[in-house]
Amino acid sequence: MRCKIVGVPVQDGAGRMGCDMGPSALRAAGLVATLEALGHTVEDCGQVQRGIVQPQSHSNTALKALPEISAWIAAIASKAYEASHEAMPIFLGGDHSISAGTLSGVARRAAEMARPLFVLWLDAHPDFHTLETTASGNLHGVPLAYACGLPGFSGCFPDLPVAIDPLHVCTLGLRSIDPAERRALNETGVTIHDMRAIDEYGIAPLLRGFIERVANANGMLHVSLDVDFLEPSIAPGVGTTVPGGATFREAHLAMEMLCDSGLVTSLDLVELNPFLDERGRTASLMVDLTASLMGRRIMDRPTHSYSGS
Ligand code: DIR
Ligand code: MN
Ligand code: MN
Ligand code: MN
Repeated sequence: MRCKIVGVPVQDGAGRMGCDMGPSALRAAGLVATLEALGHTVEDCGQVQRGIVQPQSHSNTALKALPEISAWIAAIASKAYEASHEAMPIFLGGDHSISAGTLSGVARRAAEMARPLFVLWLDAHPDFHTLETTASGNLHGVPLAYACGLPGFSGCFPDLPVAIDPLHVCTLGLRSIDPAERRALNETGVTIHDMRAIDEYGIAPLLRGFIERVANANGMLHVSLDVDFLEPSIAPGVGTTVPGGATFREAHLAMEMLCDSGLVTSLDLVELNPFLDERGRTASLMVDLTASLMGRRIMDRPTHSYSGS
């Protein structure tokens, strides 16, 4: 496959500094060589540059860095649209606010190709606040709501070319949801497989159900992987750890199943904070998970419905 690596060094959307070093850490952990070793053609497009910052104000005075994030989203959206032309873009965050831009750009691409865009959101949090409802004011808490066209972003964030259908969004791994997000998720019908569902049913049947929906619709699939999806003991390099996340094997299994599906058309690797990491171990884990998504396998499977016999 032809892959385009796009560095997106944004840190203003998170509550603490350091995510701007994420692209460097993922490169240092060997992302490009790993993808090439799997047979992919890789072009490193360097770093997105933030657009021009226009002064802005908002009635929610908790909002942090609104003009800066808005300028980033505009630049990221146009780069995402461009990089998704006949290639699979891999966006290296940067905090999760970058996905407001990546989703905007890939949704525009999907609409142009007349294919529905589906989103798999791997995260402890749904990031489903609007500019009105966020109490922390950290804009990494809003990208999915923005991309789904929830109200209240216009005039603040760039106008969305195409909104994503919330019924095409599946969140996996949630375990920290604010009350306003809970209401909005229920109203819009986003699919929610929280950590309890993973414990109770296993990650495979939950993900298989979503993959089948994407396949049946001939959809494009954007995967957004937040480091805090993972259990903090294996992934300490993130500012928003929440106990009880996906295990090492649950995360790899999800990536292996996505690889087998052949449906993934774009990927975000977000929220890595190298300042909080332990000698690059979280960066290396994110690269290894990307490798599983892109074709590294323990053994070949005789069929997709491997029975073990
Ligand atoms: C919380 C935490 N829901 C907030 N959000 C995120 O600040 O809005 N943490 N995205 O990673
Ligand atoms: Mn997130
Ligand atoms: Mn998160
Ligand atoms: Mn549909």
